[in-house]
Amino acid sequence: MEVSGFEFVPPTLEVKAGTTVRYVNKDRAAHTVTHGREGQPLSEPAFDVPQEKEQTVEVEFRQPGEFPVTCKLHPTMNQTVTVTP
Ligand SMILES: [Cu+2]
Repeated sequence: MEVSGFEFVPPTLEVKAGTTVRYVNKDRAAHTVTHGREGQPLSEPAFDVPQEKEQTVEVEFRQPGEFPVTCKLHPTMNQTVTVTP
């Protein structure tokens, strides 16, 4: 998983429950990896990880389901992670 050009690449991702996804920030800008949509976190986000420029962070997807991912700093950055059992 890359974060580059102010986008999550790829925009959709399917993983098995229990998978740790590594987000490699290739931008010279800070981002966040946040459970939410269009810059807004959900009321009880499952993850909300700040990311400095060129930093790598990890998110573990434990529960099956469909997880919207956004960046709180850049509302146009959105991704959907589908977690299968
Ligand atoms: Cu961002």
